[in-house]
Amino acid sequence: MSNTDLKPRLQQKTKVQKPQLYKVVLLNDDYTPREFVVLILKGEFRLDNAQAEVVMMTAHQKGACVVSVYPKDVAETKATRAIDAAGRLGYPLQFTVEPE
Ligand code: TYC
Repeated sequence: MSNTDLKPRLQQKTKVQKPQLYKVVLLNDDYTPREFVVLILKGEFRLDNAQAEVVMMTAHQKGACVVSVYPKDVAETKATRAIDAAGRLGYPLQFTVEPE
């Protein structure tokens, strides 16, 4: 057999891949009220009150905090909705979306 002959595969190779996940990162600023950040984390990202307080305070003290990880489209939708909700009240709250 020449080395260009093709052999049939005995078993189908599994091609399923895990979707790449993206981090949503909360950024600190000097103007958005802490209580509003907590409300957004609970409402948009479904954190419970204790988790939301920890994430908000971590961003407040360190400058940024990972909120959660999601498939890319979910991460982008949640970040955009949260930024827009803050913007409607005049708050400069920002989130970034980054590959995990
Ligand atoms: N630093 C804000 C304040 O003192 C509160 C805040 C916390 C804003 C976390 C954004 O991601 C943030 N009012």
